[in-house]
Amino acid sequence: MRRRALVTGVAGQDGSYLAEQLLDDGYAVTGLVRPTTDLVRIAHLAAQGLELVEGDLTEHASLLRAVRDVQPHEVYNLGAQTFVPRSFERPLETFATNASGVWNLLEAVHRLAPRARFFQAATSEMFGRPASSPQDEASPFAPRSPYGLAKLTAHYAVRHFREERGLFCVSGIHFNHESPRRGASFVTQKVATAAARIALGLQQTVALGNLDAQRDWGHAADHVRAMRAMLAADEARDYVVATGRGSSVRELCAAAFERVGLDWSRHVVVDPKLVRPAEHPPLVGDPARARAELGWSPRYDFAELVAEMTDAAMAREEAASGASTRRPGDLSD
Ligand code: G4F
Repeated sequence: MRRRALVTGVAGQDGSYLAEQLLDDGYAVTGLVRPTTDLVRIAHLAAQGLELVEGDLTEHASLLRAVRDVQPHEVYNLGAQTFVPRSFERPLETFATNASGVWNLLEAVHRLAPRARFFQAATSEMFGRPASSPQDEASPFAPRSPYGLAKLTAHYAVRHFREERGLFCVSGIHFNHESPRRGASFVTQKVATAAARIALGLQQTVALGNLDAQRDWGHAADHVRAMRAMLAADEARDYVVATGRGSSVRELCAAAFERVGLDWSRHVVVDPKLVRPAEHPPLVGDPARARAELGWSPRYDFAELVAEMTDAAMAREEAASGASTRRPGDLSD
């Protein structure tokens, strides 16, 4: 029988990679979208049979309807307010989607598809300012943003449904994961796009925050494979998903600007308004459990990720500007 998956956040970066992988493997995939959702990342999947239903994590009735109609074998909850600074501006909105919304969906699945397997996208932001690095599944949680707090609430909700209600549900504790489909506000996309635009003569500088901040940047396609492995496992367990390697924003700038033949230090300026509180030690994950128990490991390294994002930004910006300029180093050949 054809397996059915229900995916919230299907139009986001991770949702689009996940839907692609599931469709390639023969799943019937239904994505939950809001009327205002931008479908650009999944437009190419309509031809492959991606179905969409309207719904919202904050509207319980819409989730009950979707779960009842789809009768999924697997549910992936990727829908969320994902930008950390926005969670300070809109904490209650962030809680409504990232905490209550997860409870709403767990309830709906537990009631109407209790044999389904449920994946929740949790995050390294739950570690907040960690006491040591790298972090693994046993590291203490100490969230420092409304975003991290809401995600931690959801993480415990998943644990509750697993331990008290018998649902097969897991949290993937994902460290940063990026791709050419990453939203423009996140630092990797901001830097890749700026490098491309500066190389094309479309702007001169880019303003960033803390250049010493370190993150464990993986590729979204790798992270999505880990999500699927968690639902295919014999036992429902939570896993850290990370590369195990930290890089600084400074290193990110150096790699992206070098890709287009420029010296980053001549174009990057620090805007104190963008600087977040210092993070010591850095957020870097230890994926040993995922490696040992799921057989998962990342296929992309940091350099490949930045190169792919910068090349994609260059192609996009070139097309948008109608520029015929070749980038220094003629990288597109
Ligand atoms: O790209 P970021 O905004 O990602 P952040 O805050 O780490 O969150 C992302 O990853 C989390 C872990 O998976 C997710 F839970 C979350 O939903 C999201 O996907 O910032 C990364 C780092 C930060 O340390 C920030 O201070 O980059 C630093 N940074 C320096 N200058 C900047 C900038 N971040 C942004 N967005 N913009 C800057 O100009």
